[in-house]
Amino acid sequence: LGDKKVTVVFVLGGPGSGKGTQCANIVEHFGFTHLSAGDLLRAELKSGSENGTMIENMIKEGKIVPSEVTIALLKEAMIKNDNDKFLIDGFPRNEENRAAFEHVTKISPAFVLFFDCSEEEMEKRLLGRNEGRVDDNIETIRKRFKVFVESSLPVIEYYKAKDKVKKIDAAKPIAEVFEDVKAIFAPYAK
Ligand code: UP5
Ligand code: MG
Repeated sequence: LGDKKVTVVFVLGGPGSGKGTQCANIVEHFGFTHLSAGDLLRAELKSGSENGTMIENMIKEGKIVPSEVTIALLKEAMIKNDNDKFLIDGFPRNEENRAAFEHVTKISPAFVLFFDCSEEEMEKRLLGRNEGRVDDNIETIRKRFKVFVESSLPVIEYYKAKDKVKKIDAAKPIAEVFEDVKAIFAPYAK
């Protein structure tokens, strides 16, 4: 990112744990810019990019898109935006994502916000979402859960060992979850 100094918070948690919902609240109250890796990938595939078919197939299967593609999108979004505070939602999803992002951007997160929620609750939310996402069907949801446990939880463990994880009980109602989020972001008040 050249000389630009930025604060990055990684927002992690299983599919349907409420990452996007709470990021919208954090943006409004604390002036961060929200970058959802999933949203950036969905926009990239809609734009008819050469990677479009590959991205679509990965999302339909709940698999993790190669890190070069995702990191390029995140980097471009951070360079284009004048803000210096970013929420990176849904990334890094595996150890390779994490190591590549640090290597390419030289950024390490201020902390990791981890939304902890049961699969039963997340499944109920995803099946009720009705936004036409190609991955919100029971077959893909099960695959997403498996990838989260096998590949993404180790990333959270990595940051836990560095004492960087702030874990939130995300099974509570949206407003109650945000109360806990607010306490964590208080030092970043506008
Ligand atoms: N809801 C939210 N909070 C609630 C609460 N407290 N109580 C009751 N309901 C609540 O919420 C989901 C639904 O639950 C909504 O209807 C909401 O109103 C309700 P949301 O805030 O959307 O949850 P979120 O955690 O953002 O769920 P999402 O489905 O977006 O998570 P995923 O991590 O599965 O999706 P993402 O978009 O990040 O990734 C999709 C795919 O893209 C991946 O599977 C992968 O194939 C690919 N991808 C990569 O390959 N690499 C990346 O780096 C990122 C994505
Ligand atoms: Mg989301």
